[in-house]
Amino acid sequence: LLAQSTPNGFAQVRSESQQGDRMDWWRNDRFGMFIHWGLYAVPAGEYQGNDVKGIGEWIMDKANIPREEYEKYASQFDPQSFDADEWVRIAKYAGMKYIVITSKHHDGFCLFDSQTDYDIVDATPYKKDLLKPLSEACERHGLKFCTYYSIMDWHHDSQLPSSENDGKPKWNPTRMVEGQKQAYTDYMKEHLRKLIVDYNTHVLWFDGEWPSWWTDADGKSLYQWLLALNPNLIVNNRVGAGRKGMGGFSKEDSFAGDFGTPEQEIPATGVDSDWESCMTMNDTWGFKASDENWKSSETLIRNLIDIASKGGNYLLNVGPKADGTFPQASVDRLRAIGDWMSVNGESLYGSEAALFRPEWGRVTRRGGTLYLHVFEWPAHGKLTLPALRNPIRRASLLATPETTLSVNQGNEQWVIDVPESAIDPIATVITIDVQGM
Ligand code: FHN
Repeated sequence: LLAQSTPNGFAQVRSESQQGDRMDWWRNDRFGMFIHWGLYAVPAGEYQGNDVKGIGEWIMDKANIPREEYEKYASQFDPQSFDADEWVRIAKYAGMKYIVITSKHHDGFCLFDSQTDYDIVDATPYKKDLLKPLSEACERHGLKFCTYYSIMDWHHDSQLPSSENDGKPKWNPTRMVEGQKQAYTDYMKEHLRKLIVDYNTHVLWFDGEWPSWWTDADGKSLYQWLLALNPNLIVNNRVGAGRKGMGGFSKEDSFAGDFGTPEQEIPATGVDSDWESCMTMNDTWGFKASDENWKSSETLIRNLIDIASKGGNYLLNVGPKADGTFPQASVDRLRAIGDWMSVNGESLYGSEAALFRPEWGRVTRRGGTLYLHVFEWPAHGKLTLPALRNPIRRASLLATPETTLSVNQGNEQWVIDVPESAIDPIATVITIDVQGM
C-alpha cells in the first residue's frame, strides 16, 4: 500500500489549487449534526394504533396517508420545549461544527416562514419560525447553520401519488402534473432564496432528487443560480440526479455539486474528492418512539475516526421529538462523543486522509504529525506500523502529551511500546512527529 502512496504514505487528498477556497471551513470541520424534524415527529412512527414500518419521516407514504389527513398533524405540532441555544450547545459539546436541519422534507411542510400557509408559522399553534432562532443560535455559538431541502414534495399540487393503492395514495416517486414543472421550480426557488438571503444557510443539502420529472438532471442550472445568490454557498451532489444510489458519489464529473453524499455507509477506502457520510444513531432519521436500535457511542466515535482517516466528513443525525427536545438516547451519545473529542479532537479537525489502514485502527495526519487511533490494543503492548521514509522525531500520547513513547525504527516497520495504562477503550490516540514531512 505504501508503495502506491505519496512518499510519506499519504493520499494527496486535494490539489493545492483547491486550498483557500469556499470549502476550506467545511473540510476542516469534519463533523456536523443532521436534524430531521417536522410534522412526522407527531405520529412518531404510529398510525391508527399501529407501528408503521420504515423510517419515521416517511410515514405519510408508508401508511398511505392522504394529504388532507396528514395536514392535521400541523394542528398538534407545538414544540413549546424547543430551545435553539440548548440544541446548539449539545452539538457544540459533541465537537460538531455545523448543523444541517430539514427546512422542508418530502412531506412539503416548512419549518420556516415560507410564502405559503403550509408552514410552522401559519399552520401550527406554535406560530413561530423555528429556523431563524436556530440560525441565530448557531451564529452566537460559532457553528455554521445549514439546511436540507427536498426537491420532491408530496404536498404541492404539482405532484401526484405514484399509484392508487386500495383508494389510498403511494407518494413515492410522485408524478408531476403536466405543465407544472416550471411552476414548481419557481416555488422551490422562492424557498431557496429565503434560506440563503434571510436565514444565512452555509450549505444547501438537497435530497429527493430522484423523481423522473426533476428536469434539472445535471443540476447545473440550479447550482449556478444558487451560487449567483451567494458565491460562498456549498451545495451537495443531490442538486441534480447524479447520485449513484446510497453510495452517494456522482455518476461522473458532469453532474453539479460540491461533495458526495454516502448514506448510512462509509466508503471502504479513502476518496480523493470531497464527501460526507450521513448516518443515523438508530434506524430512523425522523423521530420514532418504537425505534430503540441505538448504536453505541463507541461505534459512533469510531465511525467519525474512520471517516476522517479517509478524508471525509461525518453528518450524524438527531430526530427531535414533537415537543422540541432531543431523545435522551441521542443526548447521552452526544455527551460521550464530546467527552472523547474534548481530549482527542485535534487528531481529526483539519486532518488529511492516510492511505494505510492498519488492522489495529486508523491513521490521520496534520502537517508533520501522524495520529494513530488504536481501536484494538496490540498484544504485549507493541504497536507496529509500516516504516515511513522520514524518521520519527517523537512519539507521545495525545491525552498526556508529556508522555514520550519509545519507538524502534526498523527499515520495514516501526514498533512503538505502548503502556497498558494508556488504553482508552474507545480509541487511544498516539501522536507521531515525523521529521521533514
Ligand atoms: O428519503 C430520504 C430520507 O428520508 C432521509 O432524509 C435521507 C437522509 O439523507 N435521505 C433520503 C433517502 O436517501
